[in-house]
Amino acid sequence: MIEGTMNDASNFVETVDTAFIFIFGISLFFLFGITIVMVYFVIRYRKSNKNPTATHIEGNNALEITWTVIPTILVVFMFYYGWSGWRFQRDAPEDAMSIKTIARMWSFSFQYEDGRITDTLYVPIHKPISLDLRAQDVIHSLYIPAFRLKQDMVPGKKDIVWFESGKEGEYEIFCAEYCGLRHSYMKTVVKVLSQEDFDKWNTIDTSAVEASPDNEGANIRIAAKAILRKHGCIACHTSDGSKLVGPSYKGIYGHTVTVIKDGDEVELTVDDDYIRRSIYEPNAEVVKGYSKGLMVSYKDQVTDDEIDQLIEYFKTLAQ
Ligand SMILES: [Cu+2]
Repeated sequence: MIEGTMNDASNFVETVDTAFIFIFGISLFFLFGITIVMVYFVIRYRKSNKNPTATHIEGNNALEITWTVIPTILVVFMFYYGWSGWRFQRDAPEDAMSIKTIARMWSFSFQYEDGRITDTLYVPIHKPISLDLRAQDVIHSLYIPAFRLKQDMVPGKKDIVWFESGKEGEYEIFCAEYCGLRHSYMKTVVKVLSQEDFDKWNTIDTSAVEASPDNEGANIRIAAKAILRKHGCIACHTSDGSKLVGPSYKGIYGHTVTVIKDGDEVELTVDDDYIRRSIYEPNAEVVKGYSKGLMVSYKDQVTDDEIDQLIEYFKTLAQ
């Protein structure tokens, strides 16, 4: 593809749509063809009128060869269209920008080569993007309808899909594999930016939030909320005390909780260490009343510095 010539949402729109229309057209042709012939035969050869005695036909080689060969050719064409499009989608060009795409219950996150992590996918226009797909817990499926792109994400299996967008804009991303209670919360967007805007975004330091001494509480809250959103924590935990699949952050810091550790109930006080452990080894000490195994370790994702910021925030919610 020559740079800048393609102006579809993605470079697969044309091939996938062609395959779709081809298969859909053939299906429609046969649906109507068979239905019309069937209805005609029912009327034409009905007992009461034209054909009182059923005709016994022994076989017709020419007819049988025709109805075997023609559908076989059609099916081979369908396979060819599907397979060549699929192959193309799996072979990312070497100069593609690689973005690690992580799916877990219940959010996607995107990790760029420089280490930044976001919950929205930002990509530059006219640039091949290769998504390195990883599922951390159960099967998810990355689905970007406008790009005609859909790929299952299976834990333990590495998959790559790529695309190149030729149209700036915002396109929806869904998880297309039912993955539990808050499956629908995995919805996010891909933003296709001009190279200029992308470079601008790329140089903003999203991790730092300006600290101003007169508004420290607000700074802590803004920074923490950005971290919680980025790592998808808000799919399962709230800050207002309401229960989702995980405990709320409200009123926990400094308070006593009962956790299940190695099958026993243990009482402990929520402090910096416990918060750190809950993020790094979420299944070691699960708060009583909540299910084990729903959260994966965020050890390689949430940094120490981010945890410190979260702890500061949880302290403000302690009451
Ligand atoms: Cu999912």
